[in-house]
Amino acid sequence: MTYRLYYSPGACSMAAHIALEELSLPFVLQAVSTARRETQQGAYLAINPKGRVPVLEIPSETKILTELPAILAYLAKQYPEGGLLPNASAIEEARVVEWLDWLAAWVHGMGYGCLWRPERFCPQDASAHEALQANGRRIVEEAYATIEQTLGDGRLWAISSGYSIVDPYLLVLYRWGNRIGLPMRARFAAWTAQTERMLARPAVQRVLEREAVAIE
Ligand SMILES: N[C@@H](CCC(=O)N[C@@H](CS)C(=O)NCC(=O)O)C(=O)O
Repeated sequence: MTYRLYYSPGACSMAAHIALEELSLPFVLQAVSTARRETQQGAYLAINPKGRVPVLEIPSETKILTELPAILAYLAKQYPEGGLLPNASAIEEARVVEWLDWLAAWVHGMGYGCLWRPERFCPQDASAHEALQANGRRIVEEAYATIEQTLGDGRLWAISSGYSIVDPYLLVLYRWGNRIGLPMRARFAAWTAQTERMLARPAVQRVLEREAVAIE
């Protein structure tokens, strides 16, 4: 059974790519450039009417799976031997959901949404976009301080019990922080240490090389 992942290099889809690689699953990649807005073109909208990556095609399913947290949760649950949900207790699973929900809805959807796509929030008035972008940056910076504080309690990974599907998402967001000019290394020591641990993982190295993206 071969999965198909629709992705754009360095986009949030990179977290799903890392999960597939960590689990050593058979998959093929289908590039859809967000920079060239290919996600909004008819051919892709016929696959995912939401116009977003990632999309996971699961051969045994008739419908595609969308939404990064759902894709990550599916992979971790389907292949428990891969250890991407390190502790199956109810509270630890809830911690994973707590992280993913906040990262996807608030940090990514609201923070980066306002910053990179202000027209989504106020399509009728371009004069509001600058204020929306400033708000997006504020949301991101506040959230990044929270991430740093959480990681700073001595844990090695996002979840105290071990490496999980949250950590690849944090790597994507770490890279985006550099992209928007935040001094990630200087300001976020604990998150940088967690990122270094990510970069030591062979699966992560393979994904970064394949997507041709670097983490500064
Ligand atoms: N809620 C979605 C958001 C996905 C999303 O925003 N993906 C971005 C790339 S990081 C995208 O496809 N953007 C294309 C566009 O805005 O046209 C998820 O978690 O999967």
